[in-house]
Amino acid sequence: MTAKVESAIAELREKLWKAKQVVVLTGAGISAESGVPTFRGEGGLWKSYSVMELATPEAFSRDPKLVWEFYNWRRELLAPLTPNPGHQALAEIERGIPHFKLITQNIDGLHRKAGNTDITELHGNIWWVRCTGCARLMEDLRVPLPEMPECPSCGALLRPNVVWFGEMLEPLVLGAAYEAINSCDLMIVVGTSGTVQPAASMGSQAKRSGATVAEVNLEPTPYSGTYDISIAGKSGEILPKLL
Ligand code: BJW
Ligand code: ZN
Repeated sequence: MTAKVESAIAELREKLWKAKQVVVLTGAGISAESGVPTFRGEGGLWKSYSVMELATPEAFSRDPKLVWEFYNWRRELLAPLTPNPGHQALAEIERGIPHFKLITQNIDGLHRKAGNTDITELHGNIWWVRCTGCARLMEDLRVPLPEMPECPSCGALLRPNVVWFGEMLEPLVLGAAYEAINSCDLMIVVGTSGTVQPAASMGSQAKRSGATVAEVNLEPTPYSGTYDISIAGKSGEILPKLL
C-alpha cells in the first residue's frame, strides 16, 4: 500500500468517526472478494450473454426460461458464499455509528449475512421472487428453483424480485435512499463502476447537499475526480483499516 493510499485512509477514518450521519453505497465490487462476479470488466459475462441482454423485462417476456436459467445459475453460485472483510467492516461500522445507512445495488444478500441491519436494497434481492400474475412477494431459498417456477397462490409464472434495466426502482426504496443521502455529512461509495442510474449519481447528490464524499474502488470511475477522497484498492483490504 502506497503512502498516498495510507494517508487517504487515515483522512477518511478521521472523518468517519467524527461524522454525525454516514451513508455507504455499495456495488458489485464489495462482493468480488467473496467470489461474486462483477457485472462489467473481467469475468462479467455469463455464457455469451451480457447482463444488458438478460436483465431486462423484454428478455424475460421473450425467453423466461433463459432468464430463469441465468438467475438459477447465480443462486447456485451465491448460496455457499460468505461475507468478506469488507462486508464485515461495514457491519462493525453500523454497530459503532448511531446514524448509519447502508444503500446497496447488490442483490446477493451478503450485507445482511455480515450483520448489517439497516439496508436499502436499490435493485431488489435475488432470494425473493414476485408473481407476474397476482404480484405476491415471497422469500424463496430453493436452489435450484424449477425451470419455470410457479406462484403457489395463483399458478402464474414467478420472476426474480430484482430491478431490471428500464424498470423503475421501488419508489419507497428510492425515497429512503435519497432521504439518507440528503441528510448525511459523509458518504462512502464502494465498488461500483458508476455506470447505472440512478445509483451512479447518488454520490454527486450527496456532494450537492453538502456532504463529504469518498470512494473506494480498485479502478478509477467517472466520478473519482469529483469526490473529496478517492482510495484505490480492494474494499476487503481498505474498509477494515477504517475501524
Ligand atoms: C472493486 C473490487 C474490489 C471490483 N474492491 N472495488 C438510456 C437508455 C435506456 C435506459 C437508460 C439510459 N440512460 C439511463 C438509463 C437508465 C438505466 C441505466 O442506467 N442504464 C445505463 C447502463 C446507461 N437505468 C435503469 O434502467 C434503472 N431504472 C431507471 O432508471 O428507471 C427510470 C428509467 C427507465 C427507463 C429509461 C430511463 C429511466 C434500473 C437499473 C437496474 C440495474 N439492474 C442491474 C441488474 C440487477 C439484477 C441482477 O443482478 O441481475 O443491477 S444491472 C447491474 O448493474 C446490477 C448492478 O446493481 C448494477 C451496477 O453495477 P455495479 O455494482 O456498479 O457493478 P460493476 O460490475 O459495473 O462495477 C464493479 C466495480 O467494482 C468496478 O468499478 C470495479 O473496479 C470495482 N471492484 N473488485 C473494490 N475487490
Ligand atoms: Zn400469483
